[in-house]
Amino acid sequence: MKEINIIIEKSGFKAIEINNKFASAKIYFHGAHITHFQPHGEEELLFLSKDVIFQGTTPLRGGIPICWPWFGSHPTDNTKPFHGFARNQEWELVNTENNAEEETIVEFQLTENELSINLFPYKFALIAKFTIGKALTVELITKNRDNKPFTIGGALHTYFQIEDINKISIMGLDNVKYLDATDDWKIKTQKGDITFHKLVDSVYIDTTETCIIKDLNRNIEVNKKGSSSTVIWNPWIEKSKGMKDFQNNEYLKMVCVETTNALNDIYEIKPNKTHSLSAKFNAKGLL
Ligand code: TA6
Repeated sequence: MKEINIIIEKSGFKAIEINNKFASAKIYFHGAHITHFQPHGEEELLFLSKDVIFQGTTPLRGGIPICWPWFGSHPTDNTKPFHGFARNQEWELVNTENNAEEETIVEFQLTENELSINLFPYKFALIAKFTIGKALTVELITKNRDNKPFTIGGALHTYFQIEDINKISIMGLDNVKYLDATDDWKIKTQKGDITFHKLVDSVYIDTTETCIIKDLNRNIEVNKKGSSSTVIWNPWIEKSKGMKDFQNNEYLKMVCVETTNALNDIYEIKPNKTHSLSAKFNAKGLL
């Protein structure tokens, strides 16, 4: 059985499907956007909305959107695309291989183009490297190919599939300061595990901690490098109603634990230098 297949769906979107000894996965060329990762014999790791829109420059609602070269609104010009432009562009598949552990490596690349140059006037190479094994590792490598420095932010904006938002908790951010986007960006301190009873949109700062999502039948570990901020988001009831690519009750079945370079956690990259942002996702059944 071929481990790797390139498919073109009726929407016209192109994707690479991987099915190796460990897991199956699917990554769209649009945004180098992974939407599925499922270790054999286990639950799907990633949430994807049933109303996801496969069209033009609309980012896919779910999986792991790649937010780059900024997270959230552009720092000085909010007419620029929210969460940057990388997730709305077609990437190039540049490598597929197996490593010594027989994990499948898939690499996509995005470089400057006529659209990006108006939004981010620099030459760059952005590599999204996926390692498909028992765990999923995603690495976003930014290389400055220009002759002047530039500053970037970004995120692996991961949507996790869960059983019930009312019954999960997230460990790892106890006593960490966060800015609460639902309360005028007030600075607060996390007390204990995070639980969900309303809209949550929190940017945790100065933290390199591993987070653990305690779902009903499994723990999902989010281990990160190159990031000292973590965003936790659930749109809850009202925001869910306002999203055309998201069903009203889907907030119950997802939570975002985002590996970010957000707010002041940004990087100045000098010519020919790189920055790597990465996360490793491990789901451990409790049964
Ligand atoms: O996850 C943090 C956040 O910035 C939220 O405020 C919400 O806007 C979310 O990202 C989704 O953004 P999107 O542009 O993908 O709809």
